[in-house]
Amino acid sequence: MIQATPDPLDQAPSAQTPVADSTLSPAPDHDAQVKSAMGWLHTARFLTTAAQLHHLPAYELPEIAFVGRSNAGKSTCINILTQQKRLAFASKTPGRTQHINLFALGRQAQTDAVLADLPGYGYAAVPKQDKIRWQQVMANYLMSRENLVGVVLLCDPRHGLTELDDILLEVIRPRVEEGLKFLVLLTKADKLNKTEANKALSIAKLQAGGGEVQLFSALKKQGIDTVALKMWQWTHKQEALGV
Ligand SMILES: Nc1nc2c(ncn2[C@@H]2O[C@H](COP(=O)(O)OP(=O)(O)OP(=O)(O)O)[C@@H](O)[C@H]2O)c(=O)[nH]1
Ligand SMILES: [Mg+2]
Repeated sequence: MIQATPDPLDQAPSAQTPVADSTLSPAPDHDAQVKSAMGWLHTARFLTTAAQLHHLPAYELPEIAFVGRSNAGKSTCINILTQQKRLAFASKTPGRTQHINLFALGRQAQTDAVLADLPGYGYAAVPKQDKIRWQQVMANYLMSRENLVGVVLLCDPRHGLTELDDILLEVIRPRVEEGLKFLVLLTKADKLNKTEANKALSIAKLQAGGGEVQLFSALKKQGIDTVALKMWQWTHKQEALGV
């Protein structure tokens, strides 16, 4: 295991907004906390990419994985949360993310968390052998990645949670029971009216077996504050979000 050592990539883009400083303590109000969390997320920079699990770097930094069906909006979600247009590669063509891409978060040379953008599953045009291989890699990642602290499962509510999403939920269940954090984001909420959105939310809550579910839209910037705060809390368990 390597520690949170500075790396050359830590020289990459600096934050434009204030970064959370856990040494400042007075209970900040909600808006200030969100601003701080967004500042922290804005520090995201590319760390590395891996086609196979054993190519992933080992470290003790808390990692949050973005998983879900192909085209669900994982890469777009990372870009909107980090306020960077092309950090993660988003595309209209499903199956564009084909590697595990890692992004480092935290002040310059003080990486304190990592985001993992995982390739989507369930894309029909992918050959069967490749699908099976990828599902295996994904299951192994979710079961064995020691520094994984949270999973964000993105789901297009117009399709709902599919069989493959259910399998994923089963795979992570033992780790969730041991404390792994877990959130379902119903993406592209801008495509639903209020009734449809409420219905999708109720169904997904049932399917997620008590797990947290919320609506999200990158287009309308809906749900971003809540997710940003959660991601900070998941990765900084003992620290207050200073402002
Ligand atoms: N309307 C709308 N479209 C969105 C939203 N989020 C993502 N999209 C679109 O959905 C498509 C897929 O987005 P990606 O972020 O590339 O999806 P992905 O889950 O990373 O896909 P893979 O890498 O193939 O697994 C793109 O055309 C995005 O512009 C959203 O909130 N609203
Ligand atoms: Mg992607």
